Amino acid sequence: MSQFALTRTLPQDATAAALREDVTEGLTRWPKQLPPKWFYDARGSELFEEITRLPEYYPTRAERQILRDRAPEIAAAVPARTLVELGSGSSDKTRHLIAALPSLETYVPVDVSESALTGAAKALLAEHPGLSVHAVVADFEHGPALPPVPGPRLLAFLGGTIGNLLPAERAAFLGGLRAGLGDGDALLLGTDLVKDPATLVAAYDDASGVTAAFNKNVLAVINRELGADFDPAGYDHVAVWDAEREWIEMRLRSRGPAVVKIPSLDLAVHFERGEELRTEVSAKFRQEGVRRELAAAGLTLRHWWTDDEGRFALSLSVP
Ligand code: AVJ
Repeated sequence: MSQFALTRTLPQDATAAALREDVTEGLTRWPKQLPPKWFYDARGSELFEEITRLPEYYPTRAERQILRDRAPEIAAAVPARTLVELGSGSSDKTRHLIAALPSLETYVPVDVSESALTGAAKALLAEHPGLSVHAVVADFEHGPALPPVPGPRLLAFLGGTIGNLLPAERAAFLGGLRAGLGDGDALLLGTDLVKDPATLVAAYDDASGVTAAFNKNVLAVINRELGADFDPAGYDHVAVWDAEREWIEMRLRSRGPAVVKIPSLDLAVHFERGEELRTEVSAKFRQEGVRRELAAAGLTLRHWWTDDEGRFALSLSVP
């Protein structure tokens, strides 16, 4: 029979402490920066779901197409009893995978957003009455304490979210994933691919302004959680392609000089007119780079699948 369990690995006060530290550190350095994980409160998760439906934002559709077309091949390569998904969000695309894995017993979605996890679990359990869902509220980056799960295990990290990590962070992260995998297990990794800059920039600067609202939502999170007085209207959404490092940067550009007070941190943050705060890096990949980074972590690339237009890739690698 279907069942649902939820584990919070992060005590509420640990999350609060991490936000305080990231904001203190990120807003007192130059250039200013914040980690992208703070976008995703309930509102931010909603806005991201809206982004995935935008005409300009191709990665979700491209990855869904690959999952739909290749799920049988993935299932044949890894007859998984357990599917662990890091940064699972709404688990929407994962449906295709779950439906294709006949030996699957347990799905372990891991996400920072508890609201996204409970919503996703509800929908999945309705569709798969025999499935156990053990949701874990955790920050995927910091080696979430996963429940002990039977192998073979398929570890999925989809959406291209690995691109939110800087190269050194990616190396540490992949090494940590590798350490948790044994014989018969596999990693299914989604990576957005390098393509023409106009397509990339449009995906992060859509005409209807949803991505701008998503970007500014981090200011609302800091206002609410830390009592700051950011005026979101005082910032412009900026998306730039860094051709050298092959990543998109999202930034918030202060329209005028500003002083933001964050009383709970005893901080006053000064912005010059035009000063930019980096809120996200979203790296884009090539097959050789993915292969190299996986190999450096002790993983061997076994399959590489792209959508029809070659915009996005799913790779399957093994220890
Ligand atoms: C959820 C991290 C894959 O980097 O494309 C979407 C987040 N940021 N639009 C991405 C995002 C701006 C997204 N990931």
